[in-house]
Parts: sequence; C-alpha cells; structure tokens
Amino acid sequence: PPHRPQLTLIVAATHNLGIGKNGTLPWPSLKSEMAYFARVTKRPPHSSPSGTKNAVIMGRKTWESIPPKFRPLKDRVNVVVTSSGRLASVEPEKAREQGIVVTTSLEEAVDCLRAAGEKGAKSMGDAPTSLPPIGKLFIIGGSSLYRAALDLPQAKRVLLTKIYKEYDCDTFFPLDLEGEEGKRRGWVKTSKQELEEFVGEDIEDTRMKEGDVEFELCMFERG
Ligand code: FOL
Repeated sequence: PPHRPQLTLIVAATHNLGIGKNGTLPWPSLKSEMAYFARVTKRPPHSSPSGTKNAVIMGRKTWESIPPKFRPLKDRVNVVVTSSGRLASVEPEKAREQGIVVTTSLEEAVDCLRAAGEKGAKSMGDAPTSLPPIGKLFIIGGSSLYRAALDLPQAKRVLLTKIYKEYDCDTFFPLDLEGEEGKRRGWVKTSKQELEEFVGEDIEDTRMKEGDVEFELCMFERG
C-alpha cells in the first residue's frame, strides 16, 4: 500500500457549486445519483484482498446530515472528523465495532486508515484497530473537509456530479475546478473512459436525468 494513500473527493454540486442547504442536500432526493454515490464508494479496487473495504471520510455536519437509518454508511469504514473528538449520536465504545472511526483532523483520519491499510506489513506494536484492509479513501464532505483535502497533495481526484438545475444553497464546494483557480492548480477533466476505469463500472451516458433534473458524472484529476 502507498505510504501516502491517494484521496478522492466525491461531491454533487450545482452550477454555482452549491452542495448543501440547511444541513442537508439542496435537492429533493436524486435516487439514481445517490445510488451511484453508494456503488462507487462501496466498490473496492480490483485485485484487493478479500475483506477490503473502502473508507468514507466526512466532517461532523455531514455525518449528522445522513439519515440515522443510513449511518454508518454500510459496507464502508466511516471516519468522522470533529474537532471535539466526540459524536453526540454514537457511544465511543460502540463506534469502532460499528466500523466508525472518530478523529480530530483529516491528517489523523488518513494516518489511522494508513495504519490499518498497512496492517500485516508490520507485526507488533500497532494499536489494535479491528479495521479491515482499506481500499479507496473517499472524502464525502462537507465544504470545510473538502477545503482541507484540496490543500493536500494526496488529493489527486474529484468525482463531481454536475447538477444542471438551480437550487437555493447555503454551502458550497470550495473550488471551481474548471475556473481560473482550478486550472492554475492543475485540475483537468478526464475522459469518460478514465472515469469508468476508476469507478469500476460501465457508464452508458455520463449525462443523466431523473425527473426534470439533468446531471452529469465527471471526474477531474491533477498531476
Ligand atoms: N456525492 C455525490 N455524488 N452525491 C451525493 O449525494 C453526495 N452526498 C454526500 C457526499 N458526496 C456526495 C454527503 N451526503 C447519504 C446521505 C447524504 C450524503 C451522503 C450519503 C446516504 O444516505 N447514503 C446511503 C444511500 C441511501 C439511499 O440509498 O438512499 C449510502 O448507503 O451511501
């Protein structure tokens, strides 16, 4: 496993980069888009050891935004970053057995997962983790965690779903990947083929529609 594991941000945003409103998503459920999020974040890399799970790293407000019946997000190691080091909704002892890791910074989150991912390479002296082997690392929001991740050189990929409808938003993705700053920082949109290869599924058309909402599945990378 790499010493500095790559991080992939996954986000759905409007044209104005809106990602949230009043502690939840700005749009009334986009089932097919959410299903894409769930499939992609659950699917471990090809040729990973059996039992490998991906990790989803999120900020405390994003954790709270997930309907209680869906959290922790199943079949993934859930990591919640919170400066207080506590989650009101979870008993600390219960957290780890449910596959929930609570950390106080993104760096701590990545270090903790790296230790789990390299488990077996070292034999003694590790803290007991009870974490499975870790595959891909996804940053799932919200805006302050996206910003922290974009500042790390390990963040080399963004899976962006562009929502082609305007919704009132009070929370925004911190970087316009296709704007001046995004270009200056080296972000480029990849091909559909590269997207399919990374997400591990064939995509008939990256341009999709649910009800009257059109959206587009995109991937951006930086060298
Ligand atoms: N990225 C994309 N592309 N779409 C999103 O909706 C999205 N949402 C978040 C982060 N990145 C995203 C954060 N918000 C659930 C709810 C909110 C949320 C993320 C996940 C959630 O409940 N997920 C369940 C699926 C539930 C269902 O099937 O409706 C899961 O198992 O992933």
